[in-house]
Amino acid sequence: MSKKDIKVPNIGEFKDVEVIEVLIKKGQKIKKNDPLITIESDKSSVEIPSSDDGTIISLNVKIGDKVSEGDKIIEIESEEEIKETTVQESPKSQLPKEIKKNDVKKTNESENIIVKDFSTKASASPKVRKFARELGVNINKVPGSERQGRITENDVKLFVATKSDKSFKDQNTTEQKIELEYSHSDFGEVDIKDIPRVKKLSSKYLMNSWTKIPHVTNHDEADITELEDFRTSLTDVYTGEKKKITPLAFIVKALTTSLKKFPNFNTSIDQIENGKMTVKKYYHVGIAVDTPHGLMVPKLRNADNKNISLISTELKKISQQCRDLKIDKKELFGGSMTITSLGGIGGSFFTPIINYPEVAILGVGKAEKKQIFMDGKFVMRTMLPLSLSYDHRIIDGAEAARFNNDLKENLGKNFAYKLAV
Ligand code: CAO
Repeated sequence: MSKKDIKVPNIGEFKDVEVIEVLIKKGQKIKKNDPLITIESDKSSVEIPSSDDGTIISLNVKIGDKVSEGDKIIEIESEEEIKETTVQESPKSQLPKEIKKNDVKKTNESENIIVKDFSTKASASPKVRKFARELGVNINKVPGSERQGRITENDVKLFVATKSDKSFKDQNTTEQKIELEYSHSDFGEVDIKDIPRVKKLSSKYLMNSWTKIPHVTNHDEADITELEDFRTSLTDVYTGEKKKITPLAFIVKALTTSLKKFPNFNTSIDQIENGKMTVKKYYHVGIAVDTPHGLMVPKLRNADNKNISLISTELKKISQQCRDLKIDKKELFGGSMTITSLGGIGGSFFTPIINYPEVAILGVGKAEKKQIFMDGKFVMRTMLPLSLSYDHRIIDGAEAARFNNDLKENLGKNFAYKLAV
């Protein structure tokens, strides 16, 4: 193993040219010919490839730096001696996707420089490209007004003004405030009130989830006839009085059983931009609690190790703590997956919003007696509406349907939850 500097090679006419892209990062393993940086002069842009294999131990340039021949780009720890390879000999897969064979030029016999020649590609000067990049506009989508479709700065401005680039529009939708043509008070008496603090705090999370997570919701119904018979028959062994345990305690227990079988649902995506997800080994179920101050989501910790009675007691305790604003802030973080139950209020199916950074949320509606066709005849069964929203980047539709099937089984007739009471 030896340390080696990778420097800007002989780049002919280029001097003091701007680095417009850094394509690697510290710690990354690279191979010979992997592109490291892109530099851009008035006439063209050039990708500087690595002259060796190794692991990057220091990165010496950043976007905006001006570089010339001999300037250090990176230092690597290399494992092998360099073997000369020309661009033409390199496997096609090593070349960046967007560069066609015709765009590749060898400017120096000993170095493999990949030149993007703008005269043969989307026609715009580096200055115009930079301008478009700064505005977040994809230059390839801008129609050019000059000869042979060459794009000018004005074309980019016009493009932005007409907002014909959907991605540009999407990025900015949240910032556009719609000004109403008439004020509410033009139509009668109104009052302006402060939005409650809890609502203001949760609004940031809701907006983030709603706009950034690709939600899908699968609706299903669980047959909880036996569960309900069992639940309503529970009595206290000492006093003989009826035990008041709501269906939610059973749902929490059933959910933890399903989470163990489907670990994807027990992940978090706060590292998604680095291509990572956190797989949680604990089962802390979030419960959406309706409070006079707004919605709060405390966690029922280690629900998998608790019996139904204990889950029920803790549910009451944490929801009361939220209503009294006595819940510790930390108890609102670190959940596996959330349950939002409107079952005590009413309604069937809805589309719950995922509680970021979790990847799924279970919406529960009000159980109703229904005529269900079973074993060749209609019978009266108690059906519980389930609405499972999930992040489609992490969970596929088929997996969600299987998850719901499992959950329905866990809430169905022959289950261990009875033993857990
Ligand atoms: N189907 C039928 N009945 C149900 C039910 C269901 N799915 N869930 C609860 N019930 C019944 C209970 O058994 C109870 O009946 P009794 O009064 O006869 O005992 C009654 O409805 C009230 O239950 P509850 O709502 O007080 O208790 P819970 O354990 O079901 O829920 C809590 C606790 C904290 C989740 C609830 O009080 C709450 O805040 N719910 C609203 C959550 C919410 O707003 N979610 C929306 C988020 S999206 O904006």
